[in-house]
Amino acid sequence: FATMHKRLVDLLPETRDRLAKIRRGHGNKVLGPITVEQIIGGMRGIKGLLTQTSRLDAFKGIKFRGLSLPECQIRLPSVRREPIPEAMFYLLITGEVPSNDEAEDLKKDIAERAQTFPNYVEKIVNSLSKDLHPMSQLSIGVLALQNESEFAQAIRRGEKRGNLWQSALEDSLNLISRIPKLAAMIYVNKYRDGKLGEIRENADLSENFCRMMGYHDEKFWELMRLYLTIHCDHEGGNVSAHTTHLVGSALSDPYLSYSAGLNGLAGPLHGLANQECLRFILGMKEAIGESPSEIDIEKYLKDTLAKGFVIPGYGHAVLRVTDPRFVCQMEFAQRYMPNDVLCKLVASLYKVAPRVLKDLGKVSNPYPNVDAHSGALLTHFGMTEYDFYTVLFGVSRAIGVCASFVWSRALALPIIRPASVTMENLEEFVRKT
Ligand code: NMX
Ligand code: MLT
Repeated sequence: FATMHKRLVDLLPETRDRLAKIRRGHGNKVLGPITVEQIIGGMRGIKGLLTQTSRLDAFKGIKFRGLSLPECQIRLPSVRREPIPEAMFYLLITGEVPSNDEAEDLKKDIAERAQTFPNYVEKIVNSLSKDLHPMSQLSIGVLALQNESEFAQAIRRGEKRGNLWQSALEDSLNLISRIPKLAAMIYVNKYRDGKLGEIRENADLSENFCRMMGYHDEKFWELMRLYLTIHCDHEGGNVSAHTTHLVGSALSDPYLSYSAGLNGLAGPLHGLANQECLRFILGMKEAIGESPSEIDIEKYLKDTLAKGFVIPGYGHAVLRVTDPRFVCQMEFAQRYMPNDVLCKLVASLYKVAPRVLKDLGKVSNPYPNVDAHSGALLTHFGMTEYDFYTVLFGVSRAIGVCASFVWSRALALPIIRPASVTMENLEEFVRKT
């Protein structure tokens, strides 16, 4: 990782200077009002976080350091068609597209670090009940790895705040390298014979992750590459990134912070929606068959809504169009598995669900999000264990939140402590206005 580290060292003074200038010259400028609705309604639209790695546009979707998903697919070093996760981390950290050599350097470093997995963490993970949800196992595993934190040691020895990004980067690289093995251990323990596949020194993170879980089809590695790229970052306000950033602002190390982020990712309105989505598609197939009519689908959706359930994989707090991450997955399905039954059901649902959700009159975004497609693709390659799916999301999201963590420490951002109001405060405000 020497080249990425050097680039970061070069970028630091100028980036710190840019922020200092904004703060000094414009610190008291007003960016926007805050409405009472925003306070009650989950702070939608309030710009209150500084996140360098990516930015979400309601109509265009995510841009990673200014690059859209299709641009990342074209420009980042890749194997077959999809970018390698290491190249994405390089981009998020430096803001620059790595050369093949730079990506290769990072890939080797990550593969090497993956070989050194602490024994005591293996024992802890192996001792967990198979009934425990894979996301709880993942969060416990990341917490157990915290014993390795160089960041925590740097804090203990009183390292200057401005230097903490160095140990944050070390921890981040270790976390990103080891989280696939942790996830694979959870997978083989819960669903297979407990034996991990071997990893290769010259393989990328995606291939090694799949090998450890026992998947040897190159197309599955490619799907995993796509998966790890599209889920890695979604600006700063989503629950997992926001939580990691919040906990990190207390100078908790990357392991403590990301374990907390994972607990948010495990919620059904956030990352768990991917498992719920496949469960929903399978339920629909069971109830109305493999190739239902649009009328059948509409009725099934309306019945689901009438029972008080949401349609998983649809809607978004920020996006107001079909998620480009859904589109990438649909293209993958059309390219490699045009006749897959579940992928066809996902496509049929896409024709009907937006109309049904629009008719409810209250849904801000009736279009599919990232979670609406992933389960059908994974199932095609034999990964049918849907309660594991959010773990894959977690492996990917580590890439984005760790890159942000490094920058938050590099820019010495302070502890996050917004103010809250009581209902009495709001009533008083309302009376006066
Ligand atoms: N199915 C049914 N109702 C919905 C849906 C949906 N897919 N999406 C929104 N609504 C409802 C929502 O429950 C709320 O109802 P009420 O006022 O009765 O509480 C109303 O529409 C307004 O909510 P929105 O402003 O549209 O959505 P919000 O920004 O609050 O929440 C989500 C965004 C993503 C939480 C919401 O759309 C949802 O619950 N979707 C289904 C779960 C899902 O797919 N989550 C994954 C998000 C992506 N990720 O990976 O994290
Ligand atoms: C994400 O990827 O984090 C989800 O789309 C949720 C969000 O952005 O709020």
